[in-house]
Amino acid sequence: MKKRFYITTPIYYPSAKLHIGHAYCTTLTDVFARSKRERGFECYFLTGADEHGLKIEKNAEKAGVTPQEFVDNIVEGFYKLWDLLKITNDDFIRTTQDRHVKVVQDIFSKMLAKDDIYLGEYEGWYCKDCEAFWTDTQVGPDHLCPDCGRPVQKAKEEAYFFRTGKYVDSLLKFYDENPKFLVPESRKNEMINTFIKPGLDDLCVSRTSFSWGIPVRENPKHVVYVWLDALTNYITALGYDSDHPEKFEKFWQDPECETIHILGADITRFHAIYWPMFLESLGLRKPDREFIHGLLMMRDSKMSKSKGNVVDPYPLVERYGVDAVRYYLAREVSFGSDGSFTPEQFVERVNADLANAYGNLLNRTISMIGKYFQGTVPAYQGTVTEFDGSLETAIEVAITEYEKAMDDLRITDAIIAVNDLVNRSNKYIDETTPWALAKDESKQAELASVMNHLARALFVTSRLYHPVLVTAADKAFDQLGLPEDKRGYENIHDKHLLDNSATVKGNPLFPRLDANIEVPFIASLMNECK
Ligand code: ME8
Repeated sequence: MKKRFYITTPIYYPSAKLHIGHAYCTTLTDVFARSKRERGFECYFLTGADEHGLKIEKNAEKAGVTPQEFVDNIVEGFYKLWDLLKITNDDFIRTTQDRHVKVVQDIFSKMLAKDDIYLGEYEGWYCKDCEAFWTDTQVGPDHLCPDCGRPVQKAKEEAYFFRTGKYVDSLLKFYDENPKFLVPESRKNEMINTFIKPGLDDLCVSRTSFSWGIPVRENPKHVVYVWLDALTNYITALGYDSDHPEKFEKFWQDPECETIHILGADITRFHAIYWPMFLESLGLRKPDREFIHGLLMMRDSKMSKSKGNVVDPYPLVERYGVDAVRYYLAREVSFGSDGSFTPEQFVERVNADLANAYGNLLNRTISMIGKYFQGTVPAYQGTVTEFDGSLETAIEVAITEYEKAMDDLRITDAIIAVNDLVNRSNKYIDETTPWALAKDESKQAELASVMNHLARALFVTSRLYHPVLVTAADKAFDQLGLPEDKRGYENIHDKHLLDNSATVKGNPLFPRLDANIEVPFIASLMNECK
């Protein structure tokens, strides 16, 4: 397995505030990056903002500010949201930054010089909301945008084109040789059957109908099409074609580094078809994996900024804390499938998994160690009760399953593996009945072993939950009395880790939520329901 990772989210449009769908993608990417780093791998994590395009130019005009002022203001909100959600990105790229603009112009020039880009005239169905041209077949008899469902208009303009035809065969060969490139794999057939087989038109890569974009150096009345501009962020942020290409060499070109793009199903076509072609045109490595996650629905329809039916993550985090929101996002919707956000499920998840299962396990264990052993975890003495062996096995199974699932980006499954261990540990308390052992002088060794095993199970669950429960897991370590230098993942298999640790009673990590109060509150955050 590779030891170095480069992982990216899409760069979101600062056309409006971000919603819970964006938080979903970024949080899951962060969970993966943190889990890798915690296990000792190097992981470089990039997110950013895609700041050009007609929609932004128009929104700025409506707001009476310049496009740059408009995006500056919204991007401030991106930073705040990622701070609030404790996202650990290593860099944040903005497509208006010099480091990006200059390189995009160079890339355009290189493609022109190679004759991969030529000047022509474009006529097609244009969706101004998605900033995409579509073919007759794609818009169908009603002339609706296949992405957002809005009416499209016939549009014609002088434009530059990228010769997709030149790269189709090698793209298909690349798919064949790299069956793990697109995850889930079904996306590959969708790309081939929906877009490639019907005949891929050359891609229009410039616009003259608006000016908020990167000017084509050779012909400045054209600006670079927003998708050619946007996709290249993944390499401009690393310093491709700059005076400092070290990161680019280390995290992109070096085959020892695994490059992973995480993106929503709405933008698969651009990432799975055009991006590998652009890279090939530039003579660069293609990404190793593109993980296509499903979209969060609000009730039945896709949540989207332009439809305005969104959930704002800020008040959710403010009221329930960063851990509850991260947990809900990572656990509720299987990464890769579509899912819906509902207030009832949010409250239910927090109560069932965090308050009742995990929080309660910690509470009960720390209370019992306090009561029976004056707050000192008894030392490990091997398997003493008849149930100790099976708990130890459950711990090892959880670690293995978690690592396997996380490596495959099956983040939901990784969490389920930890939940199983929490449930197993709670059951272990019922099986061993420590309150009964405590009444019997001859059962002291058993009681001590049960406390040690529970403390260890709590360390392991908290360690594995840590990439998701970024503050609560640390509080659990505090309550277990573990000093900073003993909390690392490298101790995960150490059975003696908690020996003689001095526990500290703390507040419950996750107070139970009252559904009668919280469900209406969350529903009030959902614009559609107002
Ligand atoms: O497409 N559920 O930006 P964007 C889950 N700038 N995820 C969602 C979602 C939902 N309802 N809505 C959005 C763009 N997302 C381009 C990207 S990349 C080179 C350029 C997430 O602001 C999901 O990851 O519209 C989706 O792919 C992305 O936000 C689109 O964000």
